[in-house]
Amino acid sequence: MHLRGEPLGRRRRVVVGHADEDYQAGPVDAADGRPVDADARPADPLHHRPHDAHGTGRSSGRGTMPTMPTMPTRPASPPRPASPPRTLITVAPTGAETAKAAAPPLPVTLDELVEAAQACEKAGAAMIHVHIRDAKAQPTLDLRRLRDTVQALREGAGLVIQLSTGGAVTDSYEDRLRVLDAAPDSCSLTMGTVNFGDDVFLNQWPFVVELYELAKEREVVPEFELFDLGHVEALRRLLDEHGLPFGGRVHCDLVMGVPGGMPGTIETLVAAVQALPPQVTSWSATGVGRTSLPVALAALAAGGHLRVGMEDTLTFARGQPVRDNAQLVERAAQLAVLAQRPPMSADDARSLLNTRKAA
Ligand code: KMH
Ligand code: ZN
Repeated sequence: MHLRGEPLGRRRRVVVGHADEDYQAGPVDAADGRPVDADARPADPLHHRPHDAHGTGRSSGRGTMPTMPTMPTRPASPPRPASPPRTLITVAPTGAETAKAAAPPLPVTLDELVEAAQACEKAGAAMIHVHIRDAKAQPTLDLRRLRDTVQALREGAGLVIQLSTGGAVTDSYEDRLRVLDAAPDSCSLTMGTVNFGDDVFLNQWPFVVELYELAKEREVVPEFELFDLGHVEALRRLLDEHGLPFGGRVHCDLVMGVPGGMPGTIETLVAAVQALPPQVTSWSATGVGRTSLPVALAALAAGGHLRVGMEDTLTFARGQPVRDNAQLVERAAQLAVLAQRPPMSADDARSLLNTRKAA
């Protein structure tokens, strides 16, 4: 969610951001295939997540190596991974806050959304975070439109489909719960209330729990949206009191730089990642507005995944409006390649998140 454009309705727009990733196998030294920190991997949340080299969430199997009886030895190198670790790139193409008039490339019709999904998949995205608009390009949670959207995206693209249950700040809990009736692969699930520019994005605990239990029942994999450090603690409480989500993996997204939420700084990202509960198997980060690039770079450096898109970012560079969502995905993919964790496919993402298998 971004927001610098023309207000929708009577409220002033906000600027929200996201970032994603996770993967926690650690970068690999191209010279010998060993993780660069193989000799001194710290007991550090930035590195301790149970992931294998493919980012599937399974343990790498590195164990205690045998030592010679009389002299200490360095641990032997683990086997070279069959393929490099990968980055999950999620695209959030539309959001609920930006007006079409303020950003003409914003996809607001179904055709525009499917076209954006196809272009972004080609550019390296594996998952799409979806907000839809009505015939007047206003945000809506209309169930029939949501179902049509899921069907059109399944037919037109291969991306993992994540429907937003956050909607717009004006949407009711009832409408937000009904989103799951559209049977997405994944849904966003915000872990608490947060100031949102001049507005409040309300997520009281009973609603969070109800949405979580409903997602389990419907076999929808939640992506936990963390806008603040307090949301990280709420996630810990949710997992401790209500167990693991459908699929058994715990993927969350740090949404940084929303006015009223945690800032999109490297220090905050590191603090949030260090505070993640042990059940978390992957994380991504999103930086809103001008925090988009620094948050993406920090997330990659910390072993995380990426979320980008016009929901969060409308300016590509100083004075240069975003051309379209694919442009943001292309840049994220380039950064991931540079970090030696190239973009993962949608099938890889389905494995990472352990989404429901097709019927
Ligand atoms: N539009 C924001 C009020 C989500 O998608 O789950 C909420 C949001 C989070 O964008
Ligand atoms: Zn959203």
